[in-house]
Amino acid sequence: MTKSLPTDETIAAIATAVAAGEGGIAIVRISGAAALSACKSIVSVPGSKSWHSHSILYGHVMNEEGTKRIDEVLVMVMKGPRSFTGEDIVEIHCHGGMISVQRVLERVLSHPQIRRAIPGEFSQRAVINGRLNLTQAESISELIHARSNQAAQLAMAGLDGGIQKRIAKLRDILLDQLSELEARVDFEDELPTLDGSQVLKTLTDVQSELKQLINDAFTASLLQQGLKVALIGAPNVGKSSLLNRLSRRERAIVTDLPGTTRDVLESEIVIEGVPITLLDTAGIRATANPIEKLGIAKSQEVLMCADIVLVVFDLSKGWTKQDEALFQQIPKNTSKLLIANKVDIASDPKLTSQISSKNANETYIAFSALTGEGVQDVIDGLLTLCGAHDIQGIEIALNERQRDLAARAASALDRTNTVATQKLPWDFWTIDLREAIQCLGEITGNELTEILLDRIFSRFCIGK
Ligand SMILES: Nc1nc2c(ncn2[C@@H]2O[C@H](COP(=O)(O)OP(=O)(O)OP(=O)(O)O)[C@@H](O)[C@H]2O)c(=O)[nH]1
Ligand SMILES: [Mg+2]
Repeated sequence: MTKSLPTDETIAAIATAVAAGEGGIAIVRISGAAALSACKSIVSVPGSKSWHSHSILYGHVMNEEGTKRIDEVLVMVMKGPRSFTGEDIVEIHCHGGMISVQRVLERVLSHPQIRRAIPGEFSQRAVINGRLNLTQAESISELIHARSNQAAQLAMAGLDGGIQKRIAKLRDILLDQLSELEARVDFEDELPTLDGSQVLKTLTDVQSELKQLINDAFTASLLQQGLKVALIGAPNVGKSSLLNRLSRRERAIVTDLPGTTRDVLESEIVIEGVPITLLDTAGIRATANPIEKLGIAKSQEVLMCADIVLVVFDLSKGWTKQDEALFQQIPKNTSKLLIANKVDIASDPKLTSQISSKNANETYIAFSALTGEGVQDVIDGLLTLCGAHDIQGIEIALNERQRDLAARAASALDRTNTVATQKLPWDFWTIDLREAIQCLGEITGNELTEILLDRIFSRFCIGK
């Protein structure tokens, strides 16, 4: 792999979260050849403590003139190669809060040998210096951005090298096959005959493993990105009550007046590891009220972009024409669940059969936002629809970049299959096989260009 950014420069950034909230401690991380000498001139440490590797020193960050204390800090020294980046690293543990840590960072950056790090630059150096492989570095970024426990668990599997091992193993198999084929291209007569069907079987096995990984990645992306679930229905059917019940708090205003909700209201929940954004909407009906009309237009927008639509209706009123008309507006390939709310006051079982006959392919869930009856069925229904139950068996999850490359490798192997059935000479087999190997190498980092590497790491956050 070629070097990307110049690594002889010393870089610094805030490594902890920079948000409006105030944390007790923040960390400024400095990496590079000048890290130690620069910090020695910035931080005043009492007594004659020496800056041993993997030690912690107490001191003060001083202004440039050395006359004023900027902050009281702990300094952690990690000499390369035993550090995150493989270079000398100094971490300054200073006080948290937006201003305090910025002041320390500015002081560090005022040193002529230190410049501000760009996003992902520490991780990029860790990869370039062989401290991490590429998929591990990507997993760190995913761990940081995980929105649920399971997402974090999958990211940890990647950090432990799970993705790297799996893909490298497949790439090795392909490399073995390529060398066999290439040997035949040049020295067919001098070598034992190669069984084409055996080669093809090996390639097909690799291809199916890739396809499995791609499928798993799609399922697992739910955990990373979460789902948008829209609550749609006529006015007063209990959409906001359902939102409150699922959120376990009084998030939305509920009244017995139809047309209560006017704006789209969001509530973030995590159900069995899946981050879900519930979107409560205005009840859809014909109305002359201009504000309600605007709300209804928004409901229709939400309807179009939701991953799953919960169609709520009032079981005590049955499945009305209005419900049916609304149901017809939902895009055909959007997953939906029918929620028959107010089961606590719906005593007529005939209404139930009326619903099933109208939407023969749709099952509905009898539910009461008031009593909570059926809430577990709603949750199970949601999880089944989004494939969350399949997540349990997944051990590693490729990210979008890795998934696209795996898909390109799989289709290259598909073409090898065509070449094989046409009984073309060995050198034709090698073309697509090479492409598959190249793609897998881009996943593992064996075959990366400078531009690619920069693009991957630019998506990381600052300080990572
Ligand atoms: N009996 C009974 N009443 C319910 C239930 N769920 C909601 N309600 C009542 O139905 C009325 C409307 O509830 P909301 O949750 O505001 O209905 P909505 O669909 O959000 O209504 P809009 O925002 O106006 O579209 C309120 O008086 C609720 O108390 C239920 O399960 N059982
Ligand atoms: Mg409402």
